[in-house]
Amino acid sequence: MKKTLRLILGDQLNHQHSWFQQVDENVVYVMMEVRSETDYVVHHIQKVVAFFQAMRLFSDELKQKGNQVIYLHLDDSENKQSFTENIRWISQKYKIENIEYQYPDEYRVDQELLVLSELLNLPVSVVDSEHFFTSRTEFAEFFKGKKQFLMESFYRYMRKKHDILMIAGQPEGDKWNFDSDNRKKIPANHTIIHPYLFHRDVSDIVEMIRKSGIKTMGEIDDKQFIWPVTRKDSLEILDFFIEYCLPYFGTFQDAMTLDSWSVYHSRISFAMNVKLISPQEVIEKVIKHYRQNNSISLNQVEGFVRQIVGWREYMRGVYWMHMPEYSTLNFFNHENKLPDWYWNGETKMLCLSHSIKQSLKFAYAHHIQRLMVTGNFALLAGVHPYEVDQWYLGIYIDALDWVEITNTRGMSQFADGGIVGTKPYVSSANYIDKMSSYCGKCHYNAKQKVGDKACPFNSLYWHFYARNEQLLRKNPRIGMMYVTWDKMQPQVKAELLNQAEEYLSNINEL
Ligand code: FAD
Ligand code: DLZ
Repeated sequence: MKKTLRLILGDQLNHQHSWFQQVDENVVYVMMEVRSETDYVVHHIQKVVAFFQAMRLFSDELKQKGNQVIYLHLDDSENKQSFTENIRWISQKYKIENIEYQYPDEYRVDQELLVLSELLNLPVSVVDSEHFFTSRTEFAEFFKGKKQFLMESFYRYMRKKHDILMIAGQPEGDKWNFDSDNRKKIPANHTIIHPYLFHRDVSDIVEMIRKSGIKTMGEIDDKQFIWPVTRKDSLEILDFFIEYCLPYFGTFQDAMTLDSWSVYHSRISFAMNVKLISPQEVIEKVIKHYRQNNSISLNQVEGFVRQIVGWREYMRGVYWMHMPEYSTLNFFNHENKLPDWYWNGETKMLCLSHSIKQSLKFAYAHHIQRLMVTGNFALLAGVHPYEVDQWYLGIYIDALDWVEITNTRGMSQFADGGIVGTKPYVSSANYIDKMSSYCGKCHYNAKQKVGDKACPFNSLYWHFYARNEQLLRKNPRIGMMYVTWDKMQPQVKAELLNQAEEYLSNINEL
């Protein structure tokens, strides 16, 4: 039998993959901690630790089951610090005759591995990662010949195809979407459950990272690492979500509060993105629990299903259809730098300081904080999408290019000109005030448009529409904004634009 090397990437920790269903003595699994992955962006320290810890424990489990595993630690002297260079020497040393890997989720790594066969002069084959509902190309096939890529039509197709929340061919509850029920602010007397946290000692990994000189951002409690890094952890955090958060998930999906950093969100994105748990099993467990508990309403479950069966698969489809061009799109030709306070949260705008500081503390912010606070501000301030991408790709525990760039450049910055969204997600202070407890305690006044205490979101909002008029006025979903703008007195417009200009020129002082 030929000796086979099977590469396992850091986001391919899928215990249920068919590779692992039996032990094969002719197979050597290879996993590696490498500088090419730790250094392509400045990652949050918790993100690097989560990957290394999860990889190490996954390799231990494979070994315990009798598999042969070569695991390269970052500081191993033989480590050449890149996937291809390590595979080269390992292949020679272990007389490998055949290489196999699973389709990577990132274009960058996909390209790197495509040249393996030529580089090493060995047969190389690629297999599916057996994780997603869709293949890489299913999205492109579904939208073939269409000009618009509406998430809603893709989502309905997915629900029907996989028979999820369907009754006799119709959506359960006779509606596909319960979004209108899902926009509640947290009431003043409502106490949110404390998030389920792990307490793992990761000080050895943190010490190794510090010694290696890898540049990271953010904080870590190295004696009490909070994120799930095994399949068991992942199932536990999912169970906690189902039991305690699902009953409120939909209702408070868009809410933001100073009292909680994750509200009723599941915090399973890292576990799913590294494939410790599959989207199929998450959906099955959630729906099973819903069926067994009359107290959980459909809007909670549908809201959650839409994120995973809809948005997650949709973003993956957009990515593989539009890369590599997608990573260069800049529809508004924005050129500004990200304000310095994105790196420390030191701004007087409470929504931003809270969202950024919790991101630095936990490597996490929930969707509406990412979209309507940090993303919204960056778009209004005309920040170059590359800068915005680098920040999101580094700071979040779950950030991998395929799902980060489509959310950031696409959904949040509209840099794709409307592939992901039909209009830019921008808002004035009004939306943030409606959905959060931030504005009441902020230095700035959410109601004020000009003057010392005017919330910067207000004037920047109109500045955004004014400066991008040529690109946006004809958009049928935006037209009304220009009707309002046209009705304003010239002096009012001038005051708003002057205020915004002043804020933009002193952006680091806000
Ligand atoms: P929940 O709110 O509990 O949702 C459940 C699951 O649904 C998530 O775990 C996730 O897998 C999926 N999901 C929800 N929304 C989306 C979405 N828009 N796209 C894809 N999947 C979704 N998600 C990432 O996984 N990695 C990223 O790098 C990432 N970057 C983002 C950047 C921006 C600017 C924005 C606006 C969103 C980004 N998201 C990203 C999507 C979303 O914010 C996160 O998936 C979510 O906050 C993760 O927390 P959770 O597990 O508690 O999610
Ligand atoms: C994110 C990450 C980091 C920080 N480090 C590693 C690593 O050292 N080794 C590894 O195999 N994977 C790592 N990852 C995740 C990879 O970036 C991810 O597996 C690839 O980009 C494929 O999508």
